[in-house]
Amino acid sequence: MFTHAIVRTPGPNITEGITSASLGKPDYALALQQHAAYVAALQACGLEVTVLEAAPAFPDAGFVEDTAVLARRVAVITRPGAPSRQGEEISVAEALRAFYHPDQMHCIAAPGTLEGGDVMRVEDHFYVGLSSRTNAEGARQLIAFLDRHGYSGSTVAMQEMLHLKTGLAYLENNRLLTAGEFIRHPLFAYFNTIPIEPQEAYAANCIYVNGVVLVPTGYPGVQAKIEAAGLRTLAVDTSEFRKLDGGLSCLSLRF
Ligand code: CIR
Repeated sequence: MFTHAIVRTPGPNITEGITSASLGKPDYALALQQHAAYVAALQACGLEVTVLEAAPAFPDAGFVEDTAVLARRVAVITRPGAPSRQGEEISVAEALRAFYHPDQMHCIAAPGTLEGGDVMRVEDHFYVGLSSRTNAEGARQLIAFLDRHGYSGSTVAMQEMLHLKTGLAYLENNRLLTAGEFIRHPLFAYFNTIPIEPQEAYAANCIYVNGVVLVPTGYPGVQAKIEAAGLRTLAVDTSEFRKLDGGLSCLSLRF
C-alpha cells in the first residue's frame, strides 16, 4: 500500500530533454496539463502527493523516478547515468529527509551509476536492469544497501530498452506486464506474464497504485488485457512525456 508520492513540475526547458524518439518536441502547456492530471490520478488512488518545484537546470528532472529507489525501510538516492541528469537527485534527497531517518538513507557513489527506472520491485525483491544508465557497480551498491535493510536484489542483463521498466511492470499477485526483450526472458518465466504487442510496447510502462493500474491513454489492447486479468485501470495521457522516452512510472516516486 502506497501513501505518498513525489513528483516534480516540468520546467519550460522540457523541450531540451534527452530523447531517442522521433515524435517532435513536447508542447510545454500540454505537458503541464498532463502532469496536473497525473497528480490528480495519484491522489484519486489515495496518495498524498509532494510536488517539487521545476528545476530549470535539468530538462529531464520531471522524471523523478530515476533519482531514488524507495521502500518502507530504506531510501537510496541514485547517481544517474546520463551526465546531464546528475544533480537532479539533490533536491529529491532533501524532500525525502521529511520521510526517512538518516540511518535509512544511502547514496550511490561514483563510479556507480543507477537510475530508478531500472529497478522493479516485486514484494521485497528488487530486479535491477543493467542498462546504458545503470552499471554493475551501481547495481552492486544498491543491492548491498537493500540487503542491510532486509530486502534482496538481483541484476537483469538487457540490451534493447532504455530502462528495465520501459518493458516491464509488476501488477501484484505474480502478474507481470512484459514487452519486447522481456517477453520470453527466462528470469521472468515464473510470473503470470501479460505480453504486449510491439505496436503498444510503450504501454508496458504502467503503474499499480493501491489496486488500480494507471495506463497511458491510447493503448486499448493493453488496457483490455489488464482488465481481463481482473484489474481496474485508469487512463492518463502522457503523450508529451513519451516524446522524451518518459512514461507513467518515470513521473513519480511512490512509497
Ligand atoms: C531520459 O532519457 O533520461 C529521459 N528523457 C526519460 C527518462 C525516463 N525515465 C524512466 O523511464 N524511468
